[in-house]
Amino acid sequence: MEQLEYPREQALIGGDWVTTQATLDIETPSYGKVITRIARSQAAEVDSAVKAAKLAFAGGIGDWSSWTARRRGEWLMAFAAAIEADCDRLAGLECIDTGKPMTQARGDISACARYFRFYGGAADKLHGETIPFENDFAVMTLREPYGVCAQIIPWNYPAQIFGRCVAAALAAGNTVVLKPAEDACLSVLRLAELAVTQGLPPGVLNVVPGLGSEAGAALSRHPDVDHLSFTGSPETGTLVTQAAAEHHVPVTMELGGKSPQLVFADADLDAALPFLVRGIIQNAGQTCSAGSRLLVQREIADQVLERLAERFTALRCDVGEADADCGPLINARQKAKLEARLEAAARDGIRTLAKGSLAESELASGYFVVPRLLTDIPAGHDVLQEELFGPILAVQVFEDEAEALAQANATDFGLCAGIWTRDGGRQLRLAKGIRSGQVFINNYGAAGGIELPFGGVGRSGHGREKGFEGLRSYTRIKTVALHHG
Ligand code: TXE
Repeated sequence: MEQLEYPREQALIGGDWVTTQATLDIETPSYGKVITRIARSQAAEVDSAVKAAKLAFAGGIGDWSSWTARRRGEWLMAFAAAIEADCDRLAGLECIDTGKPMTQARGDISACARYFRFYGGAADKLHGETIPFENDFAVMTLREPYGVCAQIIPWNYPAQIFGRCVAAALAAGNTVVLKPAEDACLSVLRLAELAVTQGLPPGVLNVVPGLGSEAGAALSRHPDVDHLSFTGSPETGTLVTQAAAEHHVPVTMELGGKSPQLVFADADLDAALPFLVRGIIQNAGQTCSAGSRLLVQREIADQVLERLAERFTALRCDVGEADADCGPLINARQKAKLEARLEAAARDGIRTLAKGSLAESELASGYFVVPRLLTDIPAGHDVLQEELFGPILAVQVFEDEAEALAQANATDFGLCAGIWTRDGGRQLRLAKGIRSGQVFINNYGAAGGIELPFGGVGRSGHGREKGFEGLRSYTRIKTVALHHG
């Protein structure tokens, strides 16, 4: 890791690497130490980036508008291969920047490459329709790119979310201005370097690193943005939506969750248990789709809790490169916020049934919070309502299917849900009844499934990314009605 070469401390605007007046320090959360710096883009840089993207879309620089869908697809697939070839360096950057275990970082880079391959293959398969109308008409719909897509992404999965948003937007023929998170964006900057090397025309992809309140705010209120996708907190999502509404810019909002896993007495527990643990400790619980609530049927509650407690006690936290079960949280602020919530929960009588451990005492400078299993939680308590964004599993017990459904739907969020039961009728009843964007039956997360549409309801946001649906969401329909007499 000490040999790691960091990407440029600059913004990518119109194919040029631009030095900003100020920079921001980047820390590694595993040790709480500054490791490098990134550009601190301001409204002026954001404006130049949007102008460059607009010009590139209109064919003014580079020749993006003349690229056929097939050529775009071929570029995306070649880029996927370039990402895979650079996997060691990209995964090293992701690991040191976010603190996530090395195996997870490698998995994230491979998912990023898969997005480019998937959307590369899909680029020339995006069709409009013909519509039966009056006999003297021929009516068709054209699926057109929006133009300049603004993308504001978070720090928890920088490379994966880059893949998800950028690959889909480019495949559909848009140009992009991306604002990565100030807390972790080194893999994104390296991916941008690779895109330039791979011959992406200037201005097609622009990256403006910086603070949310500066670069992010400037991007979300820019009048020349044609579409905006945001992944982050509901509170910031509201600000971004309000800013985009000033110019009637359509938005996709991916805002996190409080997703339940429901375990019934007839479930295959050997199959379920690893998913119950992994669903909450992956990325130290800093995953929008984390299975952060466990709802378990009364008959098997003692048995499940005993077996889960054993597993939680065995979990170890360590620095990213040690590749343990869990890495640190992203920064001191997130750690302090989570610890305050845990202290409040303890004051309210909530019990920590089991917790993991920290590998070595000298890790005190990293932002670690060990995984915890919480029980005896009063209905409606904060830990059942708010996204804690840490490796904390909150347990509730239910009597029957009706109560399980009521508990599952008792939050404002609605991103994912897991259902563990062998009863086919119950599987479908719950899949229909649960208010969420994704439901997993006898699995959780479908191994990341980049092909599966993803997005929320309620406070989890709206719009869909991933899969073919994600590609469509970067296009808009134009209706052409030809009167041929
Ligand atoms: O998020 P923010 P934060 C949730 C999670 C976490 C909480 C806070 O619960 O504990 O959010 O994290 C940019 N205008 N998620 O503070 O602020 C910012 O620079 C425009 C869930 O990091 O939403 C970053 O690029 N942009 C989640 C992005 O928004 C602004 C992932 C996300 O930051 C801005 C991350 C502004 N005014 C956190 N202010 C998920 N859905 O996976 C900030 N940003």
